[in-house]
Amino acid sequence: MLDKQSRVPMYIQIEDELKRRMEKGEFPVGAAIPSERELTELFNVSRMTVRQSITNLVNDGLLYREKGRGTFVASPKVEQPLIGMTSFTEDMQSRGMVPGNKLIRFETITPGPDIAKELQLEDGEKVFYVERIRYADDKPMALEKTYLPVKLFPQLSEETFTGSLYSLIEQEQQLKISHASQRMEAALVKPEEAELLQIQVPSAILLIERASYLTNGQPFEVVRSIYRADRYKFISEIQR
Ligand code: 16G
Repeated sequence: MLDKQSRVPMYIQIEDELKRRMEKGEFPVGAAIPSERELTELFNVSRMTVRQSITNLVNDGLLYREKGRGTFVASPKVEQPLIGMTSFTEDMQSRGMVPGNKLIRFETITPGPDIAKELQLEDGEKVFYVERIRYADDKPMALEKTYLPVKLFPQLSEETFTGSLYSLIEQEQQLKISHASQRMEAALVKPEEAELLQIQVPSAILLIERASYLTNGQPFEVVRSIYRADRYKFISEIQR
């Protein structure tokens, strides 16, 4: 099964073999993979080598460990194209997943200078500050911190903000969403966010900041989205 003469290191060969078995369905999503001891015997390598392969697959998001229970096959990451200005609800529905929302905070605040500038607010103008956990099939995917100018959404309240923000804007308020500018960077999750996203500290996250505009050029939201790096992969087609 493994080629000991090969220049490809053993731990990589083991990773490849485990990936092949996952692809073939021998280790389906959610199933436990054999223990370190069993894999050591199966591949006839040291425990260190097996551990290195597993750690790499865990870091790549293909496997996950549960303390005291074992190591399991993870669901494939959501592949999110970086084109088109879609909403979280649309993104999950287009994949046949059920989107969910949990409102953590809903407050009226005077924003800091950065947010005020991005939203082109006058001095002292207020925004709604909303924190939501976004779910797909009941699994936490992202944490979203959204700033919305109060003057644009005077009727918005904790009670009315239950589903999709974009459908509320487009269907209920009949406003036309046009475009957004986005920045993405890698970061480490903060402890309070880790708890909401049900991940451990430290864990990698993908941080996306979006400023979005209506067709008349008016900015209507600034959003900081914290995506679980083990659940998300952003993809784009590029041309030369
Ligand atoms: C996405 C957007 C966010 C928007 C939200 C609306 C990114 C990085 N962010 O999460 O800016 O507010 O969708 O979703 O894609 P909703 O209509 O489901 O509330």
